[in-house]
Amino acid sequence: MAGKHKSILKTAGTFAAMSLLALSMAGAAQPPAKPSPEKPPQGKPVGEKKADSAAGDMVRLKVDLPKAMYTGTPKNIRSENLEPPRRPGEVREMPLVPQGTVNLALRKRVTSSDKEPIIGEVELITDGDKDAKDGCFVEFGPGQQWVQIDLGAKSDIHAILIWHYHGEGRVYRDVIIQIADDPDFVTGVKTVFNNDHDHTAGMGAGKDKEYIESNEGKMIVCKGAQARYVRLYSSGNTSNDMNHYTEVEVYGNPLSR
Ligand SMILES: [Ca+2]
Repeated sequence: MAGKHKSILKTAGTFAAMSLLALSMAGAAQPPAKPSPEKPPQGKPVGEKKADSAAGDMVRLKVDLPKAMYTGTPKNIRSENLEPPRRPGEVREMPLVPQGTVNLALRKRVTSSDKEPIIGEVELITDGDKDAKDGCFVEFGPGQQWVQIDLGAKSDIHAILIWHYHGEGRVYRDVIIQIADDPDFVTGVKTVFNNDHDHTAGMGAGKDKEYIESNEGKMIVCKGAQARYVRLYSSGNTSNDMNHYTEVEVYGNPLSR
């Protein structure tokens, strides 16, 4: 990799240097392992009371990110529905959530459509480990598969954060996320994310965009939608036909305390 960059510099001179500068700036905007890369506006610490007077006791959600496994934007992604790339220096804005919001999914029970994962176990999805290295993700078979998390009680859900597999830049197909009151998804079913824009999964066409996996995970803002169960569908990815999960976090508050 370093040798390749050197030869590019020799032949392309200033242009390559600028590209490398842009690459390093992009990397600087997304530090891989710092616990709080997304700070609230005006430098106010997360968790401070009345951090935003207009929003009452709402605070910026703070999450810990795993180590980044690659830098730059992958060039080999084929997608007709891909979200636009982030501008240089742009960072993800974290949603405002009520004080006391926690990851309700941590160590909660997970079930799956594929009862015998090819690699790993469903427990890896809620064990709190988001690293992309071997032993940290579960692999399910080809075609459409789902995993489901039981939050243990009906809850206010403010955000869902997903890492399928972020060891390389890839896109998972037909990502559909639903929440419901019952494990069979009959009562109170709401679709909170659907990027199946061409209706291949047969669950209705979605308006959300496909996205490239990264250490930041995919943030789905749910604004206090209420449910006990979260189900996540996917249908393979741009690297292979399999389905993977490294971690799913569900930020919210139980309704019954
Ligand atoms: Ca995990």
